[in-house]
Amino acid sequence: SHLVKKINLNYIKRSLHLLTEKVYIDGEWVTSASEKVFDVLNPANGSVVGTIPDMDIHDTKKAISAAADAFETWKFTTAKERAGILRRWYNLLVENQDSLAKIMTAESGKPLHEAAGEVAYGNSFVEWFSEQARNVRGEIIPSPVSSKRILIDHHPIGVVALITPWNFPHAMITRKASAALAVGCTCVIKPAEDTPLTALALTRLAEVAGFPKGVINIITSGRNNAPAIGALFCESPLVAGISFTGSTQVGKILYRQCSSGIKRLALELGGNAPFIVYNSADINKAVEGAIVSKFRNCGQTCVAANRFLIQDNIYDSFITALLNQVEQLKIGDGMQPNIQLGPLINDAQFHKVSELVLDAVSKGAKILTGGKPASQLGKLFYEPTVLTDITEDMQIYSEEVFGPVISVIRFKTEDESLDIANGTQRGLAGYFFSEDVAQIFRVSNKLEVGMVGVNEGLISTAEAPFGGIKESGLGREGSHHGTEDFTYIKIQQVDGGFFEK
Ligand code: TXE
Repeated sequence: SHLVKKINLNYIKRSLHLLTEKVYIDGEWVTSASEKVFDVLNPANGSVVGTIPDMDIHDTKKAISAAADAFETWKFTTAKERAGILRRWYNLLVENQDSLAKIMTAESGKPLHEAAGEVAYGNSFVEWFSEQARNVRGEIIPSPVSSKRILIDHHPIGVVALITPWNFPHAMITRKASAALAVGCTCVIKPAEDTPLTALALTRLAEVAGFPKGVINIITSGRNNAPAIGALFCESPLVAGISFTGSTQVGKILYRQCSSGIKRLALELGGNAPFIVYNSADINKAVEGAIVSKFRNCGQTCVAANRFLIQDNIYDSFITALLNQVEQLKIGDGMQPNIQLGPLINDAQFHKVSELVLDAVSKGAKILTGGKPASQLGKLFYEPTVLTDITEDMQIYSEEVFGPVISVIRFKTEDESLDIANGTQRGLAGYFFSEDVAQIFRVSNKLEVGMVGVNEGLISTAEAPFGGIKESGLGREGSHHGTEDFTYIKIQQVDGGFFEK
C-alpha cells in the first residue's frame, strides 16, 4: 500500500536509546518557532535528562492543521491498513522495550522493573487496538417501512488532542492514541512537561512503523504554556475531540472550555479509592494487595488505594502484617536494582504529600511508620508512611494523596464501610477483600466506582474498560469500548424498494 513505509532497520539500531530533543509535526522533527526550550529533570537526583522544545499556541496550530490535512486521507484508509501499521508500531515498541523503560525511569523516577511493567502494559494497548481496528462493526436494523433498511456504522470523529499526565508516561499515550488511530482519527499529543522524553520515543517508533505524515503529531511544552494549548484544543474548529488524563481540576477547566464548541471530551481524572478489608478476608492476600495498590509508582496512580477501611475483628492483625511489609520496602534511585519506591515526581507533588500528612497529624492522625521526607536520599524522596485514626475533617480523607501514604480508618459494619467508601465525589476504583461470596456480590454492586478489585490490588488490562464515574471522569479506555470516544454513529436509511417488483 502507498501508506506502508519500508522499515529501515539501521535506523532503529542507530537510535537504540531513542532519546530525542525535537518534536514531530507533519512528518518532520522540528524545534519551536520561538526556539525556546526547557529541561527535563531526573527526580531522583535533579540531573538534566534532556532539553526539549517549549512550544506555544503558534506551534500547536501547525500541529493541528497538519492533523486536519492528514485526516482527509487517513479516514478513508481501510481498517486492515491501519491494523497493519499499528501492529508494526507494537513490534517496534516490543523490540525497544528496554530503552523505553530506561528513558522512563530517568525522567519519572519509577523503579526500572516498574517502568518495564508499564512498557509491557502500554504496548498491550497498541496490540489490542491493532486487532480491534478490524472489529468495529456496524448493524442493519429493521425499519417500520418494509421496503426500507436502516444501516448503522461508526466513523472517526476527526482530529483528536490527547493531553496526558506524567505518572504513566507510555501507557496514558498508547491507550488513547492506538484507539484513536485504529478507527481513523489523527492526533496531536501533548505529554506532561515532566515526562515528554518517553512520549517522543514512542512517536519516533510510530514514525518508523509507517504512519503517514500528519497522522501523529506531538508537541511539548513547559507548564506555563499548557493552559493556552489546552484552550486552543478546546476552541479550534479543526479539533473534534479531546481525551485528557490528569487532575480533576484541569478536567473541569477543559469541560467548561469545550462547551462553546460542543466538543467530544473523554476525561480520566483523579480517584479516591477505598480499600476495604472485611473480617472474612485472607489477611496475607489483603496486605499483598495493599502494598501493590498503594506503593506502585510511589503512590502516584489514579487507581491507588487512598483510604484503607479495616473491619474491627481483623484490625490489629492486618495492621501488624501491613507494618511488617511497609518497613521492608526498599526506597531509592529506581535505576538501582531491587528498589521498590522511587522519588515523587516534582516539588509540587512532594509538597502536596508533606502538607496532607502534616494536616492529618495536626488533626489527630497517628503515625505508625514514616511520616517524613527521606531527605538523605534526595529532595523528592518521602518515607513509606502509615497513618491511623483518620477522620473526615482531614484533607487526606477526601483528596487523593498521590504519594506513599496509607491512611487507615477502622469500621464495624458493612453498611458503615459502604457509607464511607461512597462518601466522596470521586468514583474511579474501589477494592475490597472478603472470602464471603454473598458479600462479594453485595459490596461490588453497591460500590459507586467504575472499577472494582475483589481480592486484587491491581486491576487494569487491555481487555477491560478503564474509567470512572462522578468527578473521576467520562468515557472508557481500552477494551472494545475504548474506540467509542473516537467514533460517531451515522445511520443511513435506505429505501431498497424490496417489494416493489
Ligand atoms: O496534574 P495536571 P498535575 C492528580 C493527582 C495530582 C494532581 C496534580 O492528584 O496530585 O492531579 O497533578 C496538562 N489545560 N493527577 O498538576 O495539572 C499538563 O501539562 C490543558 C491524577 O501534574 O492535571 C499535563 O500534561 N492541559 C492523574 C496534564 O495536564 C493542562 C494523573 C496533567 O496535569 C492544563 C496526574 C490546562 N489548563 C495527576 N493545565 C490521573 N488521573 O492519573 C495542565 N495541563
